[in-house]
Amino acid sequence: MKIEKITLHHLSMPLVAPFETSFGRATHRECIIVEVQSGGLTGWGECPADADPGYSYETVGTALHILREFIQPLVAGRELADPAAYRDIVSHIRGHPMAKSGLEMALWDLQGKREGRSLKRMLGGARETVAVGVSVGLQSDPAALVDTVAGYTAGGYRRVKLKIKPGRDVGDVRAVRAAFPDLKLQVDANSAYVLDGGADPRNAEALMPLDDLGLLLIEQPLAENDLWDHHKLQQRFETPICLDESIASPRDARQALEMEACRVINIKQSRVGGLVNAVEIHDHCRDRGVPVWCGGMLETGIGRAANLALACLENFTLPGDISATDRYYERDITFERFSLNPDSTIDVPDRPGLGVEVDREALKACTVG
Ligand code: OSB
Ligand code: MG
Repeated sequence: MKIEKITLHHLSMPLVAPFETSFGRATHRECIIVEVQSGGLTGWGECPADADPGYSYETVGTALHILREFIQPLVAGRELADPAAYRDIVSHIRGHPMAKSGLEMALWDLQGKREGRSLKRMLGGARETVAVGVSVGLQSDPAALVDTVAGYTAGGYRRVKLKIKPGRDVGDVRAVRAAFPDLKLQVDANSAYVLDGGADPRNAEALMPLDDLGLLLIEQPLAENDLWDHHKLQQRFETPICLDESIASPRDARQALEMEACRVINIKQSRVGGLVNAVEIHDHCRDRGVPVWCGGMLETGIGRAANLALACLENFTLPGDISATDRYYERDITFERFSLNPDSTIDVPDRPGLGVEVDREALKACTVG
């Protein structure tokens, strides 16, 4: 496909409710939507880098810089065989996986539209629906958290992830566990703890009681660049440790497993530089018998469609952080809105490419640059 034109849309979208994690509180979600024209077709991609470098060093600012100054000149006007060829062309750009993934997604959408194949089929997925859960942000106190979780379980979510941070961990999780003894429950610390921290309030020792609360997994307790301490922490826990931020490439995934730094991997196609890498990580984990699940970055309908297609692959055996549109946005930028089925699944688009149509008016309404 010949890449004729690339347009970058910088969006800021109001969330239906503030989302608080160990790294901050957000009322809006910023991202970059990538639009690519080729042969009379339009492909769409999403780079979910946020406004601040709280989750990752990438921000909308860095991603715009990398896309405009380095990626765009490499691919504009160029003939590209497929998304794998694109990955090779941008591989010499160090880091910046989210910036790279935004354009890659648009190429998958284009290729699917050209070939009349859905992303799900291009990736080799067979499912029609995907099991999902909901990621619940920090609330004002444990009682408010129990109320919020009750709202989601009443709405049909059968797996809940709780965000934790130092001082707001075991107490919060105990309260939810007491109220929902059988709920599939997991936690995510977003790197807020340290190993063997002595009197440091971030000492991961405080998390030990979580091991008795029947959690599916404990996500990213320690720093992103710290596989070794995750290995040491995993040895103390029966509950599987799952890595999110630490896995930025297929090599990171291989090394984390060889090192026994985790027993589960959260795959986010954006964090690992795109779907080509995401599938490689999936295949490697499958071959080693390590379960994976699809993480989320509060994506719009564009990124959500890609996440659903990816989560159709066979080794995505744990519910994903892919919730219904109404958990995130009142007005999304796709005409399609994703809804939760009574069995806590979401239907996977099966039309060509991502299988969603962009609502240009909605896109314009939240464009800030
Ligand atoms: O750590 O998984 C995370 C959202 C933004 C950045 C990082 C994370 C998250 C979530 C929400 O947990 C996942 C979602 O519902 O999209
Ligand atoms: Mg996470």
